[in-house]
Amino acid sequence: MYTLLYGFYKYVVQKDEFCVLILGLDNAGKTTYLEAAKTKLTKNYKGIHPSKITTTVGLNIGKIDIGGIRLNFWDLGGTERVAVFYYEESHAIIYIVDSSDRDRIDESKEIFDKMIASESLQGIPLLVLANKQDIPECMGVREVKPIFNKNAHLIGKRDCMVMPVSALTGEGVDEGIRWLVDCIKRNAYLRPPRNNQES
Ligand SMILES: Nc1nc2c(ncn2[C@@H]2O[C@H](COP(=O)(O)OP(=O)(O)OP(=O)(O)O)[C@@H](O)[C@H]2O)c(=O)[nH]1
Ligand SMILES: [Mg+2]
Repeated sequence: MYTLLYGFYKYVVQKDEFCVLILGLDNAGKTTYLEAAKTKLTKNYKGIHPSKITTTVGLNIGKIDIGGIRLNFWDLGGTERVAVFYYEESHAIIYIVDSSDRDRIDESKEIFDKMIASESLQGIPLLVLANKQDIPECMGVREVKPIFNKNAHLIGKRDCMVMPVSALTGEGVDEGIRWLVDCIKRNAYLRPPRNNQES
């Protein structure tokens, strides 16, 4: 009886959990973006002021409950070389580009290409964010998109979207997460939620 009730309780209360890996060069705005997403999508969460965010050493984690599921975010410091160890466990990737930094766009694209070529990320939804759209001289999404779509054969058969965003003002932040939630749910047959994997 206890098992039955516990099973029912778990069925009602427990949310399917998915992991989203946030990648991009150092200074791209990954941590600022995660804070903006948590602030926009979590009731009563005030968030850390952007000016208080410092460069990430190691891993910063965050969670958002949305659309009946739980998203666990892994925000790695841009210089961390350990990202590959998270690939197998990730259900989606958010790749953040600093649209105001033309000098480092090629470097960012190189890292991106290496990442999407990885076998363990095949078929995983990919959201590319052209961040810092609030900066007047930045590259717009029309400029960033063709750069990151160049190697379409590597992107392969997966949901992929390039969106403009400003992590600082919050503009476009929730639209991206909502798009990703739909993709993750659709893709769950290929990469099931964490808590359901053993069954
Ligand atoms: N103007 C503007 N600045 C931004 C935006 N997003 C982030 N920044 C700034 O960019 C700098 C780096 O932001 P972080 O969020 O620390 O970047 P990160 O990618 O987490 O960097 P690492 O942790 O070093 O990998 C900070 O000064 C932020 O305030 C944005 O949308 N617009
Ligand atoms: Mg950071």
